[in-house]
Amino acid sequence: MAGGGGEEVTLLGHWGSAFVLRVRLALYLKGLQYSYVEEDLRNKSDLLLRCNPVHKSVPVLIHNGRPVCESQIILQYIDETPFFSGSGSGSTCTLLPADPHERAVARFWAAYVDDEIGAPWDKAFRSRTEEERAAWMGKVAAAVPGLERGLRECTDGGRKGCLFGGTGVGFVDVVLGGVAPYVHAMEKVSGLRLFDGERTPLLAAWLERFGELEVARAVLPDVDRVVGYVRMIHAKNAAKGAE
Ligand SMILES: N[C@@H](CCC(=O)N[C@@H](CS)C(=O)NCC(=O)O)C(=O)O
Repeated sequence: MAGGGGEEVTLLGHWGSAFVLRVRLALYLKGLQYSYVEEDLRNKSDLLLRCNPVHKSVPVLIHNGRPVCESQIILQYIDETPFFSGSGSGSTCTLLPADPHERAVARFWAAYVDDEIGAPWDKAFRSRTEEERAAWMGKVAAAVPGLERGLRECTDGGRKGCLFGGTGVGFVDVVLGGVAPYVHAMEKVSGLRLFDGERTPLLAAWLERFGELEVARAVLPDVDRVVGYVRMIHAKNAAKGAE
């Protein structure tokens, strides 16, 4: 679809992917029209395989025929490319701060989300037994206080606002935002409250505030749909484990 000025923007995604959701959050914030193609990850399209031959994963952003892969790289591309933040979208929203040190800090915490929280969570998602899943989710839970520290650092202890970007949505907010429906879903599926008001009060406030934002309401899937998806994956993995 022409996003403005004759530019073509297409996103290859999957509705339940936290990685895709963060890109959709960013595109919404930038106020950009784009074509969205839902991929069947068990039967990937030729377009996806051509555009992301290395990882064969979503999201892939295709801008004027040129693919960009890996969600955090896509976010940075969107933030750095004048078309996405300039006259094309009419948006002035930038995700990464202007100050180089603040940018480095934001990138550090965004990497922390993927490496320390997303990676063990993915292992839990693929686990075939409840014990294995609980062990991986234990690693996720153990990494959450570190992220609380990051939120404290980025917001000066909450004095600058309750989002990583302060009062406005920033890079880390969008990165973590894709995970927000899963934080709620895990509580419903297994009773695990990852962002707990007593242990990690800033993250608990972040979760509530982020969920209230227009961008979150517009983009993020319904928690019950995610709960159904998580239960379906758990059941499938358990069946594989029993084979
Ligand atoms: N590091 C990648 C991870 C993307 C990823 O893992 N995407 C999953 C969906 S959540 C996928 O497409 N997996 C391909 C598959 O299941 O074969 C990113 O940040 O974009």
